Amino acid sequence: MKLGIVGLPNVGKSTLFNALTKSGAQAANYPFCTIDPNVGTVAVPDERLGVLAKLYNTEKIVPAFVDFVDIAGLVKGASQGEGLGNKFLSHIRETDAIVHVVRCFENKDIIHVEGSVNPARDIETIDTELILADIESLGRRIEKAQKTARSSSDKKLREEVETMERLMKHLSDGKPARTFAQNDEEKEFVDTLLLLTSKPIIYAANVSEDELVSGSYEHSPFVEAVRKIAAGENAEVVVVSAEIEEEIAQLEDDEKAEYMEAMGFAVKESGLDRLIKASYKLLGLFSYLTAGQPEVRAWTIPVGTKAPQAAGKIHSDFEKGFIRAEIVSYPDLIKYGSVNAAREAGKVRIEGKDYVMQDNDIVHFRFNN
Ligand SMILES: Nc1nc2c(ncn2[C@@H]2O[C@H](COP(=O)(O)OP(=O)(O)OP(=O)(O)O)[C@@H](O)[C@H]2O)c(=O)[nH]1
Ligand SMILES: [Mg+2]
Repeated sequence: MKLGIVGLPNVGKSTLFNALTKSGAQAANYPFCTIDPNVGTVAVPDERLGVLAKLYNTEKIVPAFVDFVDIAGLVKGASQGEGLGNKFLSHIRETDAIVHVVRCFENKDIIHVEGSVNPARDIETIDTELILADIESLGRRIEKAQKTARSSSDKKLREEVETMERLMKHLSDGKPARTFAQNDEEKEFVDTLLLLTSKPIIYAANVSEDELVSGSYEHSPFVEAVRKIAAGENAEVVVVSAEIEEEIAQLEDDEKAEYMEAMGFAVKESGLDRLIKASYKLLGLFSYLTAGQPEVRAWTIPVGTKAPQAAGKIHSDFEKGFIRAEIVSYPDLIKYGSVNAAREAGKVRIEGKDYVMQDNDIVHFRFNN
């Protein structure tokens, strides 16, 4: 699962990407790989893992990971092949979700391609390019489907054409596919169209270091403008300051808190950590945990995953031979101090093959070989 970092040129995408990958590099003792220079595998921060590692007296922590892709800046006309247009668009197409970096910091030394900081205009510029690219690919798709529909009595196909025509009107009004009103069945179909603007999105508002530290970004009209657009799309906004995040990312966990306190940070958690967590959630993912002396580990599963498939993440034999899952919730384990104590208190649940995994589940799977 990959998130693409998208935005105008010079808004701080690569700085943010470097910060993300440096924070990941901290996880050097975990399976960490760089696939190519523009793709970084990043550990998802999870406070529970450190606590469990202490409880089980183990050094080995394996967190969940997500991939970020640093995509070059998109310029006006990209959909018509301007700049490196088509190449950028294909990079975006390969991602599962988008982090849209919006410049919200003023700085005369750092050139803004449009000459001034204006988040609403910038977001519209990017959206317009992605929408134009979607209009083109949807147009081709409609044409093809119409031809087939003419010589066919397939009701489903005709419904699909209708949905696509409605979607085309929506896009032509300058609106991204993610705000298209659709029922579940239509959504399932629209997802197969692989449009750029139907990908889930988070906005990263890149503010100045001073604003982040003092918390004054809460009153920034730039951040407000991003929030207003995001609210209209049910999207999340994470406020970051790419440059300072890059500095913080290089510190060890305990130094991070110290540094942030010394700087007088208004917020306790780094913007980067919030961004990674929000990104993981945006992909529809969460982790269940396994804990023991050998290792404490987070396993990534999509929301809605049932116990046998969750077990299959560990090993396919676990899924095939699945008998049951023994589950204690994280707060209960912490409260009682051990699985045995939690069991005595009646807090260890036995769950079967239809159980839908929940957040905070610490699991022991039983299976037949
Ligand atoms: N003051 C300040 N400068 C920043 C911040 N983020 C990025 N910059 C500066 O802005 C310039 C551009 O940053 P990049 O991260 O290279 O921008 P980009 O979006 O990757 O640009 P392209 O790859 O050209 O599209 C660099 O000089 C950064 O140091 C920030 O939070 N505060
Ligand atoms: Mg860059």
